[in-house]
Amino acid sequence: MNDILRIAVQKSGRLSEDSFALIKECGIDFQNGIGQLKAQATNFPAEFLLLRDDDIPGYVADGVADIGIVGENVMLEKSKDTEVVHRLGFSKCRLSIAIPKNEEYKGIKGLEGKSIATSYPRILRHFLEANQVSADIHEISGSVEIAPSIGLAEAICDLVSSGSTLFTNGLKEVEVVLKSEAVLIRQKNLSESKTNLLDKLLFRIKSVQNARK
Ligand code: PRT
Ligand code: ZN
Repeated sequence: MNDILRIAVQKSGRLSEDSFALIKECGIDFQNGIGQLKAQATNFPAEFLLLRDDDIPGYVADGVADIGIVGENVMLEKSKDTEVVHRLGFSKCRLSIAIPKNEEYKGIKGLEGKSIATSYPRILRHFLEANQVSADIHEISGSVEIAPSIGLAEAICDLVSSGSTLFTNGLKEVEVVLKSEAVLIRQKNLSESKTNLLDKLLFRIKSVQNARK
């Protein structure tokens, strides 16, 4: 049977440009029409599903897609049944706890009993448990950085890259919970022919990464 590899990629966002660039550098061509949610590769047995990043782990776990490119932060938070095949080295960021900049930080135990706003409740809960701190996790889906200034929470846990968003909102980074980057994830039960295709793709990805060094 002539299998094809279904690859889930973020449609538009911080992962997209580097994901598409990597695919192109792997020598895989496809036509990406505006508004299209699926694109067929023209010179490799692959099809791309263009999705919101949050949906990628679930689609891969359910076998709607075979593999996907997503931030490790999203993969861990969604906690679907997928595994990391390879780290891709782009969209690097950290998931960090931040507090108002004029407050003294008394170490991680100082977070005991505080309210922390985040879009990553699962990862944060694990981190706090591992450090034996009990805090009140307040899940919000966006604009996490304004939570302390509007009195919604005393601290936040959110993604940081340059740090300028924290600075603008009068916050300072005090704990790094996770260092994240884009990862290639796979469904656990791939057929033999799809596994062979994945191996071919992986070989090309590694060659591209070596050539970039
Ligand atoms: O629409 P869709 O759901 O697909 O996209 P999205 O809006 O949920 O995600 P998107 O495109 O913003 O981010 C996709 C992935 O990029 C994230 O899951 C991370 O793995 C990675 N990434 C890398 C980042 C950042 N850097 C980043 N800086 N994601 C978000 N940010 C945000 C952060 O949330 C904060 O608001 O940028 C702000 C902080 O940036 P600095 O530079 O001011 O520190
Ligand atoms: Zn998203």
